Amino acid sequence: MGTQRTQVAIVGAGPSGLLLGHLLHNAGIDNLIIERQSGDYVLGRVRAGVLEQTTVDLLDEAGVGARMHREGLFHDGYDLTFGGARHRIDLHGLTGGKRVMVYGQTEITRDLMDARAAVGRPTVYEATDVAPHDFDRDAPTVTWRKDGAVHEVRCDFIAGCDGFHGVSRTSVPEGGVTTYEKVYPFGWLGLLSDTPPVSHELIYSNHERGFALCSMRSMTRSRYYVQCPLEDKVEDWSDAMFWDELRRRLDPATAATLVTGPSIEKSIAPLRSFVAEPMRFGRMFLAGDAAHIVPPTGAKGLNLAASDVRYLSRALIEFYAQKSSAGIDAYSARCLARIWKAERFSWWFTSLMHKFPETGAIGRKLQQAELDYLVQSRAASTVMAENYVGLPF
Ligand code: RFL
Ligand code: PHB
Repeated sequence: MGTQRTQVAIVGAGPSGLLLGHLLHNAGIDNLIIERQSGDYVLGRVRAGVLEQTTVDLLDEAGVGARMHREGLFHDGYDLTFGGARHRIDLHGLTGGKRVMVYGQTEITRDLMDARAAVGRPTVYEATDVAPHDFDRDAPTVTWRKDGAVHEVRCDFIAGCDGFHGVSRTSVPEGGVTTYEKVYPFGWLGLLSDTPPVSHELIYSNHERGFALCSMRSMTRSRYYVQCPLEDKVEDWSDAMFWDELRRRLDPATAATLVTGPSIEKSIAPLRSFVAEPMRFGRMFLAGDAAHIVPPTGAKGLNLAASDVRYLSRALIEFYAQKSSAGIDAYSARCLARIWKAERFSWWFTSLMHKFPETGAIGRKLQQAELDYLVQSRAASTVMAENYVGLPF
């Protein structure tokens, strides 16, 4: 068995693990990332697109923001469509000057992978049977298998950044973790295409056929979603069917200007609200999707991951620089206070925008009344806007 030593062993090379690794590296803290998939596989997953200002700031602090500032698009607002018309939510005006950045998760991941390669910190890709051990003691380890051999790293801390299906959370002994979960009775079918976006800002649409979202990656690459039954298979949806369904869920004026083209990627994602408490188990910490999932309607998942990493990197830096465990001890409670507010917002926005057949005609009428109120009342619009741009730390 090959044994090595590091200060922080990070399980998972998604945005949480890579960003944590880079912030620790910048503070002179040694770390090793162990990832189950290949680098290309991680880069092929099309996910988030909207960053809060605090996420942009953290990427800048890590020193990986240059391309984001060149290629990302700042958005000052977005539209809600219902009852056949579009209504703008002026994020900038309602929040005293805040806005969001549209820059794909794939690009952030690439920037972080490049930065890590440039400084020579190691990442093990295609590791199987990854397992954290002894995190309830002073000397935890992580083991994995690669190329037929078993490997081990001894460390001071383990960061479980391995997503919802990862091994870190499920390694906690029975009774050590409490989970809260809601699974929604539909999914999102997403399509990526090299076509100009239908609008220069995002459009969230509530329609009697179901929810739709018009997003983008650049002024020449669009990302669209339609609510679909959970049982649907992506193979059952031709591009033509997707475009037809999307067009029907937009207001007529917008639908008339939609430019369609061949898909580059199409996938179905289930929608879930999930929180695991606490987020620290002795010398192991959970961060990002390993600890919590939000339905994507509020665009909060990646931003919450960044907020966990902000707290965790500061706590570990404080531990090594000042021999203080104050930040480590407060980690779980600090994260969870932000997480539950984002969970509430994402659940509320999902409930407002989607078709829920089981709530019947009255459910639909109540949704329409709330949407009307939302766009007519500055107070209600402000509540929505301040949550969307991200609550303060
Ligand atoms: P990830 O990205 O899932 O990365 C976890 C990594 O861990 C690896 N792994 C393991 N490695 C070693 N051993 C094991 N046993 C392992 N098991 C798993 C995995 O291969 C993977 O590489 O979690 P992370 O880093 O916490 O990042 C979280 C974000 O990816 C996620 O929250 C967002 O994508 C959510 N999300 C959105 N967030 C936003 O902030 N704004 C958005 O606009 C937004 N849109 C979205 C989204 C998620 C979506 N899907 C598909 C779920 C839109 C969609 C459609
Ligand atoms: C995306 O561009 O993928 C996206 C944008 C906003 C959301 C969810 C996903 O709320």
